[in-house]
Amino acid sequence: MRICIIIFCTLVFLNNAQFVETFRYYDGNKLTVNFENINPGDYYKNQTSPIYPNFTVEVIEDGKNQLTLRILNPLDTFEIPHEFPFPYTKSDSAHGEYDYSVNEDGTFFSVSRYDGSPVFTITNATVLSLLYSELHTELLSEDIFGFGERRLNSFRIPKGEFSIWNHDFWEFDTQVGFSLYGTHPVVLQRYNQQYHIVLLRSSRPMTMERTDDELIYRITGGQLEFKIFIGKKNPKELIKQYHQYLNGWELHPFWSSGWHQSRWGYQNTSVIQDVIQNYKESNIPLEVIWTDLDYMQDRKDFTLNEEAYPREDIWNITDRTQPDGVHWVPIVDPGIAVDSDCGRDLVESGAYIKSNRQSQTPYLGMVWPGDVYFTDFNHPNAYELWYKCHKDWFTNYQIAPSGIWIDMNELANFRDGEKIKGPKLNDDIFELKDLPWDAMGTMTLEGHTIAIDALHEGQGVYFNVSSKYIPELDLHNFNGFLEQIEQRKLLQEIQNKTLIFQLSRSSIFGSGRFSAIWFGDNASTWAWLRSSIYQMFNFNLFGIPFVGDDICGFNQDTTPQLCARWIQLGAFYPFARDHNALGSKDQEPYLYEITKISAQNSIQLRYEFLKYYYYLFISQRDSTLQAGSGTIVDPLWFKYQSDPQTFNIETQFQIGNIIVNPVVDEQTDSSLDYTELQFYVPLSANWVSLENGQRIPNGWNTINRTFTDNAFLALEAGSVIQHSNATGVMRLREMSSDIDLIVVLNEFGQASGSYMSIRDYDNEETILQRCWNDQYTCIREISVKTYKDSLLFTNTKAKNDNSEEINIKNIIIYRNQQILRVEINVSSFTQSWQINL
Ligand SMILES: *[C@@H]1O[C@H](CO)[C@@H](O)[C@H](O)[C@H]1NC(C)=O
Ligand SMILES: *[C@@H]1O[C@H](CO)[C@@H](O)[C@H](O)[C@H]1NC(C)=O
Ligand SMILES: *[C@@H]1O[C@H](CO)[C@@H](O)[C@H](O)[C@H]1NC(C)=O
Ligand SMILES: *[C@@H]1O[C@H](CO)[C@@H](O)[C@H](O)[C@H]1NC(C)=O
Ligand SMILES: *[C@@H]1O[C@H](CO)[C@@H](O)[C@H](O)[C@H]1NC(C)=O
Ligand SMILES: *[C@@H]1O[C@H](CO)[C@@H](O)[C@H](O)[C@H]1NC(C)=O
Ligand SMILES: *[C@@H]1O[C@H](CO)[C@@H](O)[C@H](O)[C@H]1NC(C)=O
Ligand SMILES: *[C@@H]1O[C@H](CO)[C@@H](O)[C@H](O)[C@H]1NC(C)=O
Ligand SMILES: *[C@@H]1O[C@H](CO)[C@@H](O)[C@H](O)[C@H]1NC(C)=O
Ligand SMILES: *[C@@H]1O[C@H](CO)[C@@H](O)[C@H](O)[C@H]1NC(C)=O
Ligand SMILES: CC(=O)N[C@H]1CO[C@H](CO)[C@@H](O)[C@@H]1O
Repeated sequence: MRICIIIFCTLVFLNNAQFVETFRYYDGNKLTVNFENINPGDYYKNQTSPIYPNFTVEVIEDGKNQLTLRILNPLDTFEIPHEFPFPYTKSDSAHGEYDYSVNEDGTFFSVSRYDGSPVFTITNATVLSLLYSELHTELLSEDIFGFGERRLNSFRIPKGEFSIWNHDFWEFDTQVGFSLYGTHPVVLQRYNQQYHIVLLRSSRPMTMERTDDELIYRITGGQLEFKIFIGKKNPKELIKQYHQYLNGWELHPFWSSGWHQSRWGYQNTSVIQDVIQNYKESNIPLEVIWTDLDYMQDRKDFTLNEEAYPREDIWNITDRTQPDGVHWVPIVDPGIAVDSDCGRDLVESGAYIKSNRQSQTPYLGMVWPGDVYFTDFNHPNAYELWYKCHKDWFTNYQIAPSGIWIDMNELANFRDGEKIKGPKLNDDIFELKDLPWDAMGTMTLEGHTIAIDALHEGQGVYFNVSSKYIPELDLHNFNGFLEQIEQRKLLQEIQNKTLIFQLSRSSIFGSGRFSAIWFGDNASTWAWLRSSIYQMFNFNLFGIPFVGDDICGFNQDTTPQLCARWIQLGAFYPFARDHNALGSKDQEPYLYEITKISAQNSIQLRYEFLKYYYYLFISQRDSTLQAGSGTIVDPLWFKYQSDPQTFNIETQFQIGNIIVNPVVDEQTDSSLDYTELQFYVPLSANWVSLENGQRIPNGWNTINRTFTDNAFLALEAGSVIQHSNATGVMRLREMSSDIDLIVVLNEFGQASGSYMSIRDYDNEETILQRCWNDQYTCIREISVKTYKDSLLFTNTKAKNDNSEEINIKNIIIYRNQQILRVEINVSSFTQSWQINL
């Protein structure tokens, strides 16, 4: 910090309140300012939402380019802890290199760069009360991104008001902008060619309104804390810092990056066996089969309807020692049937969410099996209970799923709010009618979910406060997160391994460390197909890069054309799953000619680059976190922002040195079997077509893509990309350990890149020890130069190299508008070699 403007007797006006500065103290990296309300006793709208009698502003200089702003009031006792597994600052104890002030004259708080350029300014805190606060902040530019999870029709945040409250509410979500399943109140903003990130670190329901010149936060009370990161010109570097604050993201096992097939409505195992057989006969790779509620007895968790799903069939389907064996991921919902073994264990354990109407009564919800209780994952007995329910399930039926799909964990509930009528048990816990506003607008916070006054354990494992209970109002948005943590731990314990796979619908800031997520129940429409790309960008910003959408669409009937285009796009999602709703028309890719050919080609293409995709995750290992950080799927402008055109491109995306250009529009002229694709390649690099090696003219291009063409891939000149021969590969375990290197020479005849020198990507212990490790790396760097008529390769071993020897089988050279394939079969341990052209 350079200057701290100190104005004594600051007056800030809020409603009828009159705040007077009473105390200011700066201790070297923290400024504390107290304000007292000299007209106390006033309320915001409702008699339950008193204006703060006083409050404290803390500005903590967390590091050179980051800071925390806290507005703390004496009325709230709940705070999100500042330690793992919650996001916290890994302090570099440096002083802040920015200016800030907490002052009057309309500016409540501001932080700016040393050159005076503004970063974050609260221009007016118009209300600061127990259950409603409203903060007006300055909008610096239209280049503003993030804030979710919500439905998107662009990556850039448009004008409008957007809400956050974890919700399973697709009927409601026909209006762009209202909340979906996750809580990520973070915005990335670009101003004067520099970037900054602001997270509102709150779990309370809220909205953010973007007007012409303001971002207005409306929050259902609670302690207010902003974490601000002040970046420079590189958004990827800045986002990486944000991910470090979030504790990073966890690596997924390689098999989970294969192709997944799922649907609600696979009534029995013979249907699934047919699906697997049809995939095989159609030569379409398949790695994982998913089962929705259909496998359960009466839709109850931890059961197996053995009439429809005989265990022998499951053993058969998942027998991966056989050529056809696949991985299997079943669904588990957090609502436990009252009438079930796990339900009875839950009651006995006491680890349930409680009703605020009758002492110690489990909160009664209604989900798929009918009446359910919900596990309170903050309760000290919850882990043991949840572990036992899974362990018994696996043991009783002798099943061993490869991963678990945790759905409905917002918590979704088919009964809006509290079932038990009558007065509240704990008067100090707010109920819906106490709130002076509802962040969901005309709908309610309790729609499709449980009451905001449901009770969680106060002295719990993750949140340990002085009060006996913590209300759902505070923990609601953490339900999915706490489940993710416990579920991950028990899978690690039961599977006896570190790398596990789970997929969650709900998420919050920090979830990437524990779970993959998908974008929830979408619809089979072109708008949803496009929005999945913006969602990928958002979730990369949110620190959850292993994500994807329901390929071909979930609700409603898909069409062959939509499904084909979605397969072509989805083949480049980090997580690729075809998933369908009960009652919707079948959409397995082999069903229509164009989806079949698309799946054959696109999934093969995915598999050719799958090790490269995995390498991109591995290369983001962050040893201070012992996890990954940074984005994997980027909009073009993350890297090529010197080219202003890239800022408006939101349906193309970049994975490493590859730009993926999918068709995202419907062909409405039924006489045509192609769609015109317009795509842009940035000016500041050169690009070649993967398909024919031709140089792609910089700027806008137009090509025709038939319904069976892959997404068009552009390769960046100057790069070396790891590639695999995936011809005929139906299961990932069939992939050879040999790799190819694609060498895309630039205008100087040079190229460089990295690859993983590892034999068996399915051997998770090897991956962990050799690649995902603080001391060692399995990544090799390679550079290529042209000298006269030869290519000279330099293959560099890092000091801490711990790789395995593999064969580099072919070098595929992109040079002079041509593709040249040279078989070399050189060991990855060879330091240099030469190819004569
Ligand atoms: C702030 O208000 C609370 C509640 O009225 C009171 O207990 C506390 O002493 C006040 N703090 C200061 C610093 O005035
Ligand atoms: C701040 O908001 C209050 C309440 O809406 C309003 O009366 C006041 O004029 C605003 N102050 C400024 C500086 O905009
Ligand atoms: C499995 O379900 C399908 C589709 O509902 C049905 O046609 C078939 O008879 C069932 N097979 C068995 C063995 O139950
Ligand atoms: C699995 O079932 C299929 C089809 O019913 C059968 O052909 C195959 O032999 C079975 N495999 C094993 C390993 O039991
Ligand atoms: C305020 O709260 C009271 C009692 O909690 C409730 O009856 C009333 O409807 C609320 N009023 C508004 C405007 O929300
Ligand atoms: C909560 O904190 C109290 C007081 O520090 C401690 O005694 C208790 O063990 C904690 N509970 C849990 C579950 O960690
Ligand atoms: C768990 O895995 C480790 C290392 O892979 C192995 O040594 C150990 O025996 C396994 N434990 C059990 C209970 O299988
Ligand atoms: C697409 O195909 C149509 C019909 O063959 C042709 O007229 C048009 O020029 C093609 N467009 C491109 C960009 O090749
Ligand atoms: C790829 O693998 C297939 C099957 O093993 C083989 O037939 C083919 O020749 C390989 N292609 C190349 C270019 O090495
Ligand atoms: C490639 O090299 C490996 C190891 O040196 C050897 O086993 C293999 O036979 C070679 N393959 C060809 C096609 O030369
Ligand atoms: C946002 C959106 O398109 N939601 C749709 C999801 O699917 C349901 C059922 O098909 C539609 O009613 C929603 O409009």
